[in-house]
Amino acid sequence: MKLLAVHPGPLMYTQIYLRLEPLGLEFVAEAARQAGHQVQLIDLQVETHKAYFKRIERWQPEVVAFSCNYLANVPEIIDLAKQTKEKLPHSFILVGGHSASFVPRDILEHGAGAINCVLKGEGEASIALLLQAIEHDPQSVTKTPGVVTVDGEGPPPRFVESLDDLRPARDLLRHRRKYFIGVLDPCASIEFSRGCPWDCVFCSAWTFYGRSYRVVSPDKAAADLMRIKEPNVFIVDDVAFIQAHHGFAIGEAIMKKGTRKKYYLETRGDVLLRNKEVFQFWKTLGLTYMFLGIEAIDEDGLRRHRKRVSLGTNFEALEVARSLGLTVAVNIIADPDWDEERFNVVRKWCLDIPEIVNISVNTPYPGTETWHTEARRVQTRDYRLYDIQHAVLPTKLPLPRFYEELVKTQQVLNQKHLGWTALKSTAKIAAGHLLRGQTNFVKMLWKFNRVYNPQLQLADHQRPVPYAMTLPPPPQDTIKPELLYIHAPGGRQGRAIDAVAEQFVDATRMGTSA
Ligand code: B12
Ligand code: SF4
Repeated sequence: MKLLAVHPGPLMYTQIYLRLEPLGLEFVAEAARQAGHQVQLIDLQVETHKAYFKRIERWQPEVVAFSCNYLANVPEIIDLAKQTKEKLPHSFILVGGHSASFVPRDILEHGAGAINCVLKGEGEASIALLLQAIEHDPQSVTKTPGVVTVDGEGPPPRFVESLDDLRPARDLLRHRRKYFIGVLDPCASIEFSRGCPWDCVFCSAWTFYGRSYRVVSPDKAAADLMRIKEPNVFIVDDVAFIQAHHGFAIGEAIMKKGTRKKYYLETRGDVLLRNKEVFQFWKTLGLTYMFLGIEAIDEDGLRRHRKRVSLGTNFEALEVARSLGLTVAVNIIADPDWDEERFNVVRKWCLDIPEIVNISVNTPYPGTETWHTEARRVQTRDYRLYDIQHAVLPTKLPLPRFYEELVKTQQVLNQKHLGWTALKSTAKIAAGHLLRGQTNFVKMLWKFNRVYNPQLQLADHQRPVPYAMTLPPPPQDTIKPELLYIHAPGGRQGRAIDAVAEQFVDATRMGTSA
């Protein structure tokens, strides 16, 4: 069958700092290709809707598969699906991905018949079965694990047997030079592990994978890296190098291959402290950028997010990251109940430290615990505002003031790390990029004010809401795991890794419940 895999357009964040290849969709595309289907892929982060419609008209795919990792992309996907169905009435349209997995019924309802099914969970595990059913026995589509249609639901989604069997179809992407993160321009993506054993209340990474954690074998990871042509690599793992031996083994395998690249990764403060030597080793291999999810600069905030780490540990980790000579970015979650004084304190902190501070807004997403505890308070059901750059919970300050304070705080990043300041310190790198025709990094330096603007953010709340999401049932005292998880927890691997997380919890001794 002819399958067109589609990634939706960019969100606010990707308009400045980074734009990355749709790795998850590439995995799904490759699984379909290996099952004998013809597959094409289009990424609307770098191509237009016009180009998409041209492609479907010319190629006439029988199946169109949208990737919906981000909730804010739901309306765009619904509209594209509806227009696609008008143009290709016999096509089978499906939606998969992280966010789609948490709101399948809403997606089908908004689609009003245009979307045939949502495929929940890891796409590689079920895509071949689904395509087989579509081709040979459409009645059996609902028997596919993870499938949700208006008529019924299949068995629960399955995990892939081994991450080692997977390969992303990187070759299907047409504009590979468009992907970058900061100075790492161009930049490819790679996956060394999947899932997270922690359980922060604002995050859905752990609920998607049933709090499991799986790793790619070091040799396979190195082999995949060797297939990457770009000089820079973004490691997509939720928390990089949780297991020191795994981090070392991949590093050694890469060293043996003699390849040299620059790397970006994301990790936790406690993991960095505990596995300091691994990160040191990776620095020698080319680790350049590190993102630390600090989230709060007070103990109470950390406890409320159930981050299971202490402030002292996080600050110590920052010191270690600095001593490694890496470019470090940290994330802080702005709570809607912040007032001027609180913003002021955070702003001062952002100015005092050398790191890049990214400020996101506390947002209850479907799939997170806060979605169940906070959903009654949400002020909007407009998917587009669920991008952690908008306030969807009631703000203590009037909303226009909240956005003014938020953007003023985010401005610190602009002052310190973008514009002429950045160009001065990266002049040589920037000149090198330009000589090679890579313009993503240089262009990003002056975009801040066009994208981050309190008036624009406020105006986003005034737009008519074409599709409104359904709120969860009233909160209970305890949230049942089956309400949260996409892939059911359990199995030997899941338990084994829980023990890894517990080690960290013991070490940091936060004494939080749950
Ligand atoms: C790496 C990452 C990023 C990277 C790049 C991701 C990319 N290439 O698009 C960067 C740093 C850019 C990023 C940015 C943001 N991110 Co992010 N990100 C992740 C992270 C950690 C891993 C994603 C990943 O690549 N996983 C590895 C691949 C292999 O898995 P995958 O993409 O999920 O794909 C699998 C399935 O989802 C499914 N699947 C995917 N597509 C399809 C399609 C079909 C048809 C099918 C059947 C299946 C399927 O099968 C795939 C293979 O198993 C996730 C957390 C997580 N674990 O999912 C958060 C996560 C997706 N991000 C999140 C958020 C909030 C953001 C931002 C909005 C943050 C911000 N500061 O503004 C931005 C917006 C980015 C944008 N698109 O514009 C949230 C999403 C919340 C939501 N419900 O919308 C997540 C879940 C983290 C969290 N806190 O809970 N992100
Ligand atoms: S440690 Fe990171 S990925 Fe894991 S649950 Fe917390 S925020 Fe999510």
